[in-house]
Amino acid sequence: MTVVVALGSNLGDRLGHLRLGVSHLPEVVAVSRVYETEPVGGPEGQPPYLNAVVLLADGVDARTAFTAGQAAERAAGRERVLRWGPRTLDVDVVSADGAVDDPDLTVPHPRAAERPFVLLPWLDVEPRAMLAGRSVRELVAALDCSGVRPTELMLTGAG
Ligand code: A4P
Ligand code: MG
Repeated sequence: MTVVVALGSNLGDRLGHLRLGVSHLPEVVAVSRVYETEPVGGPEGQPPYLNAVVLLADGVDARTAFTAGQAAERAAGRERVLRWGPRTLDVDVVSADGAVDDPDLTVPHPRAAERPFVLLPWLDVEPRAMLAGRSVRELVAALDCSGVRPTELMLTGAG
């Protein structure tokens, strides 16, 4: 089963928080570029996000990825104050091959198809990605992606 995980941060050391997220996830096989993105929803005036997407190896299940993501959010000191409000780290399971039957987890993520800050980084790591039977490339073509810009920041390796 291939699991796709999206990470986002718009508080504090944003890049450090994304790296913390990647370091908690099991068997990461591909990491997207880091994008700087305008906030969608939530309170007026919240700071811009950094967003990225990673792919996990075949055989990792969605529940395992979710649990690891929640641990990473706690390690980043995530506080839940406002819906869609600013956060140190958000880790969402975007998609997984096969059925996911879990009360805490809706997969595919219900809002992924309308979110260029998820879909564009996903295409970096999986150019032929499909989401609920639709091509991610085609979904992206129908969206306004002007608020989502790739950066030179690196999630893995030196620096
Ligand atoms: N949950 C259910 N399904 C999933 C899933 N597939 N992955 C449950 C992860 N969690 C899932 O999430 C609330 C509950 O959703 C979890 O306890 C889990 O059991 P949360 O992390 O507490 O809250 P949230 O992330 O604010 O909620 P939600 O609805 O996932 O938020 P969204 O829709 O992801 O929006 N703008 C930019 N530019 N970049 C962003 O990253 N993120 C959001 C969050 C809004 N605007 C943004 C960004
Ligand atoms: Mg979340």
